[in-house]
Amino acid sequence: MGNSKSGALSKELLEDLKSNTTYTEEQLYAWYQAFLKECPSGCISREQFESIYARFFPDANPKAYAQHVFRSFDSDSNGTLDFKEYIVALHLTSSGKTIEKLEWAFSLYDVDKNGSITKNEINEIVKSIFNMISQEDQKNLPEDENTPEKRTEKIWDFFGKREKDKITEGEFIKGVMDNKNILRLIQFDEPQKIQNRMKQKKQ
Ligand SMILES: [Ca+2]
Ligand SMILES: [Ca+2]
Repeated sequence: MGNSKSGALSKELLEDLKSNTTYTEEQLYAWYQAFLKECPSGCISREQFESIYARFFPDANPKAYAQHVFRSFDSDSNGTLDFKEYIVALHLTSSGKTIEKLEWAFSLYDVDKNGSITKNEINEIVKSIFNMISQEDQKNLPEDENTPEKRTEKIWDFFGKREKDKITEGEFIKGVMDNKNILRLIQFDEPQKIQNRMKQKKQ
């Protein structure tokens, strides 16, 4: 069917992606060529995905975070990212609407994909985020959020949850929209700072 290695992009997929993203046909074709160049097999394996992260964050340990991100993009859970999943991910992280980004953030934190987030799941993602922050940068974090446990505690408190409670998708999105502090705590903006620093060092 359409998705052969010869570089053809099926019409159905093209129409599907055009209606689900803001990309034009030309852009989608260009992305597809770039995608095939990087991944001639037509899909990205978890290992390949991890190695992309490793390339971007040579001084950190991005493996766990990369695995979580991979899971959140692998919508059919088959262990690879096909072109559609790749484009949806790209669109979401670069030009998606806030609400779509928050839906994605929810799926990132919902590790077991059961539709709600436990405190343990928050802790697991926060831990993987901490692995990507250099020791030096961790020293500059505020006292009450400078370990994964403390940060998890703080997020959990912001949501007004007790130990065994769960957060639904609706609560998650509303909480983050209502409270900029939650957004800051669940997000992962530190690598940008690290990258900037590395660039400065090179000069
Ligand atoms: Ca997949
Ligand atoms: Ca869950």
